[in-house]
Amino acid sequence: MKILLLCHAFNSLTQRLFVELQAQGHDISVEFDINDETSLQAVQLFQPELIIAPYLKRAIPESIWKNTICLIIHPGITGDRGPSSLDWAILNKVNEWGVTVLQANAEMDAGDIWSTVTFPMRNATKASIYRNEVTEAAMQAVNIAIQKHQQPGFAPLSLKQIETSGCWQPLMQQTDRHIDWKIDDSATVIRKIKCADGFPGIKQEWFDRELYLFDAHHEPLLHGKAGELIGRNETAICVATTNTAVWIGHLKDKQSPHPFKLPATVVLKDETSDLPFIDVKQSTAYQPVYYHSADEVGYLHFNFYNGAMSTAQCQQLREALIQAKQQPTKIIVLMGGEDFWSNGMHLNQIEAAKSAADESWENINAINDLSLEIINTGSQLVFSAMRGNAGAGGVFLARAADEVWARKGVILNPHYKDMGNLYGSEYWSYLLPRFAGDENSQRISQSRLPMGLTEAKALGLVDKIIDAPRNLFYEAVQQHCKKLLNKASGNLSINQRLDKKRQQRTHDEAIKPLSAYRELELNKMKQNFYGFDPSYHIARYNFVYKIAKSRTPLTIAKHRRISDIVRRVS
Ligand code: COA
Ligand code: THG
Repeated sequence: MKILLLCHAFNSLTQRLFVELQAQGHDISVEFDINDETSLQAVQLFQPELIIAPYLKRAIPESIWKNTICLIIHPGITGDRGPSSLDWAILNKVNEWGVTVLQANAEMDAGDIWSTVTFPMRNATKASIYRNEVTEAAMQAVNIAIQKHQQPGFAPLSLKQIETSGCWQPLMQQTDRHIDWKIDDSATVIRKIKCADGFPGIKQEWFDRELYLFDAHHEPLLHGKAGELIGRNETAICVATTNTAVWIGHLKDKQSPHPFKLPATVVLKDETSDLPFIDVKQSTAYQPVYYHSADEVGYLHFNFYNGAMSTAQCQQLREALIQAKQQPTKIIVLMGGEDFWSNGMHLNQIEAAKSAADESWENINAINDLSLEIINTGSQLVFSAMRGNAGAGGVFLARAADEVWARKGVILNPHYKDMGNLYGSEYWSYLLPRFAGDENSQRISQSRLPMGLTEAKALGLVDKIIDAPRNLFYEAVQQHCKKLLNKASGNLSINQRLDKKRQQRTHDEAIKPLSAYRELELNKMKQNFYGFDPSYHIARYNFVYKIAKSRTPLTIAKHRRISDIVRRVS
């Protein structure tokens, strides 16, 4: 079927639909909702049988929905309507929520219902619920809707014919989620921040500055006067509540020279320098880098906000890996974070640095040092286990391990093309030919599209697809490790595999040392950072400042490619 995805941006949900619907054999094209005329032009060029709107903020004009069925993916249960569905579901502590596919008409979200898929709510941020539960449910709901569309005589039910508790809910205001530090306990503070995280954050006046709060974690062991800052660590600040305390990891100060999300201790550097330093290792609740081991397997978690890895975080993670390598284990699993495995260098911190070029250089070197530490692990087998998506350098960092395992539904963006055509590093020029072969390396590095796991596995970027729901992912990884340790699968024992791995490394190093790959990659990166062509700096600025695209890239807007237009006309 010919399906046009009409969306505000090519976000993770849209990418998932794009990849999976295409894999099902549908003819998919994408148009960004820039203005009514452009959208109408896209419909005229592509002539889709169906329009799906996975992430849309504006009304679809009548000139479009009158002539083509437009299915809106709404992150709410049947009958729920409005722009803040998930925000309300989190703030109101609902136990179950859902995704509804409804047909666009003149009244926002009030059209006929095609399908609904529900899910149990989890204590998580809005962005995390969106990237996980909403995305899974939306995929299922869209598949059901497409099946119904192909059934002759199918007619969706109007909202009036359905009994439901869902109703119109207005745009949530700051006053609806304002934190009253004198009254709210930690759970309430955290819930309010979570319902506004990733966007828009909770407005908070501190030090005569208007700040927005993100990335909240409970601190059960500390106490103080409610609302007062009582401590800090490298990146986060700790605030006392009426019962315990909360860590705030990220802040945004819209009036500052860097009006985007940054670590709290960067935004409030001067204001928090005198606060007592609290070693988070003493806290059980909040540790972005966390190691534990069980049954000869070490698990290294790195739950960095948005999967972005700053220079200091790369160094911290490398230290943790060095420690992990000294433990008496046979396997180290690099678990990444809850929502992302890794998205590479920390573009926001680079943008805020005195010299963006210098900070880019530091950051890429720190990632490379980490990648090198992974590659040079002779004492254990190393597996990257992706619970969530990975992008750019994060994908190649994962490939530094002996195997990459990924949870079904994960989407990879294994390219640097969207960041001003960065050459990229992380030893990709060694890793890709080694794991994917020369031809596939070319395909991977030339592509600029998101990739599903079937393709990633065929190309050699991923070795194992783990079919487990998100909450059972860790158990599934544990099971796979257990099997390997028991030699129940594969022909070689772990010790034989370790021998082979060390031999291979020695052999590869003799042919061309890793330092040579690094030097070549970094020479190119130096040009990207310090050279004449400013593409990287412009692309990074646009990314960090979230500058809306003024047109849809031709890679996804296939209806705008000349060859496709010629093919259609002839
Ligand atoms: N360095 C720094 N930051 C990075 C990064 C890197 N290397 N890689 C990714 N990021 C950041 C992005 O800037 C983005 O930041 P944000 O938290 O300010 O949004 C974040 O990581 C996620 O990246 P993105 O590509 O936007 O992911 P996404 O598509 O998974 O999620 C949404 C974003 C859609 C959840 C968010 O925009 C949102 O809350 N929207 C409202 C959702 C909603 O309710 N829609 C329904 C309306 S009908
Ligand atoms: N029919 C048509 N077009 C649509 C929908 C529809 N476009 C997408 C839309 N559904 C998705 N749902 C909504 C519902 C309400 C609002 C936006 C998207 C909304 N927006 C506020 C406004 O326009 O004033 C602004 C909100 C904000 O700033 O985020 O109320 O069913 N044809």
